[in-house]
Amino acid sequence: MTRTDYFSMKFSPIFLTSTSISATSLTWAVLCLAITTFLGTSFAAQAGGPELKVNAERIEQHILALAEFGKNPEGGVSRVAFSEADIAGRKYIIGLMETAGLKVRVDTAGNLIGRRGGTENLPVIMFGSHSDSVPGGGNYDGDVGVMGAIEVAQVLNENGINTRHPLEVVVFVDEEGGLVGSRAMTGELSGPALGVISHSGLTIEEGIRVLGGNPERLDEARREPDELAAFVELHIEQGAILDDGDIDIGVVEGIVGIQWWDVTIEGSANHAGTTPMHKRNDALLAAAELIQAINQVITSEPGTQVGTVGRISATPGAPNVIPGKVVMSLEIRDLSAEKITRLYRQIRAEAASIEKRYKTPISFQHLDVDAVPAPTDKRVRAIIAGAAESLGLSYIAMPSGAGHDAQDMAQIAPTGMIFVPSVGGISHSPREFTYPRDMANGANVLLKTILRIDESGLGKSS
Ligand code: HGY
Ligand code: MN
Ligand code: MN
Repeated sequence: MTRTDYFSMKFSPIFLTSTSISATSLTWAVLCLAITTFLGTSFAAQAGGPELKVNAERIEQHILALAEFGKNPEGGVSRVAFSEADIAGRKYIIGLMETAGLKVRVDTAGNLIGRRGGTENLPVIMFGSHSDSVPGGGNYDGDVGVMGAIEVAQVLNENGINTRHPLEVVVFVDEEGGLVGSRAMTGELSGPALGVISHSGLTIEEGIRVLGGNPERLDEARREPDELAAFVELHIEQGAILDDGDIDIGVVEGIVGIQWWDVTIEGSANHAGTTPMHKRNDALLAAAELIQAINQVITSEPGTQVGTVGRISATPGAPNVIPGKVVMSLEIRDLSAEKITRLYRQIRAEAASIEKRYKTPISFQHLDVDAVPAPTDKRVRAIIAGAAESLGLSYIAMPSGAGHDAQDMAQIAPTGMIFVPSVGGISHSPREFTYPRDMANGANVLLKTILRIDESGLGKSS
């Protein structure tokens, strides 16, 4: 039992009422009550004792209300960054932040930041996630972390709890288009990255403007390591490890790196009826072979690496015309940056052989939206695990196969991630679902984690 756990138990109303009332104990009880009133915000309540819990129904209501912005007929959302739905959803979130007592601002990258002052001159404890979705996405990816973080602020506000550190709830901009908001915070969003076309069709630069940011002054969105005490992100797992194992909480050990390329295959468009099969430069046929080769390269060695072609367009795109040009995406993920590079080189070698055979030049354009692999901070992991344990929740340490803003934040702050189960491991789909109970469990772990970091700091890094 920690000092603060002991303190909160000792001064809990149950302890006081079970104390036998003698003159001395009455004096003690009065004294204890006075101390509790005086210190309540700095010990008992801040330990996140059993009395301090998030409101599970409120989180669910907020999740369902946010799901109205950009909702699609399948029951999910297409709230891609910079779209009207994204703007409307952020407006709703700003209202919730203000109700939770947060002072809200939009930084120059378009990140929403809700701040709550601390009682001491200390670095910020930041927590949050993102509210944009992939096209045809679900209602929990990012949203659980946003609503969980706002709920934590709301609970602290309702209970009149002051923290030593300032707290900032963050809603990162365009997570699904390459961790845009967190890259701005680490100072890595500039030049070519701003020209990348986002899911909305706008360039990232245009999108940032639409959200009230200022791409010319991105430097101001940058945060220095000495400004941040820690960063913690609550998120759905998006895989099936927790659900399959009936485990409440995942303590994330590390987050995969992600690299994207646009692959262009140049053939010759020609008449599909009059051009014999041996005289064609069919770009789509070469693409089909390349997709197979990518799958073969990625699966050719052991490990958890993944490679995906998720988007393809063939032009001119008519049944009676041989495809003259194909542009397709390539994504590779792994916990090792070196492995991603090695696999990519193998894919390039396969592409060189395919282009020779089909007489279709193939070029790869690397997109400046890469996410670096990142281990989380050992001390934050221990605090998250301790919080889960003290709440009676089962937990395991696990890697994240999905990308998260936390992997950028890990470069400038001791970072941790809390996962809650995704039913059936389904995500980036309208069928994505997380039980209200699990969202509340995650938010309670977040609350306790923030309070523990606030109370004792992180200690020395190892
Ligand atoms: O794509 C990802 O891994 C994340 O969900 N943005
Ligand atoms: Mn996602
Ligand atoms: Mn996400």
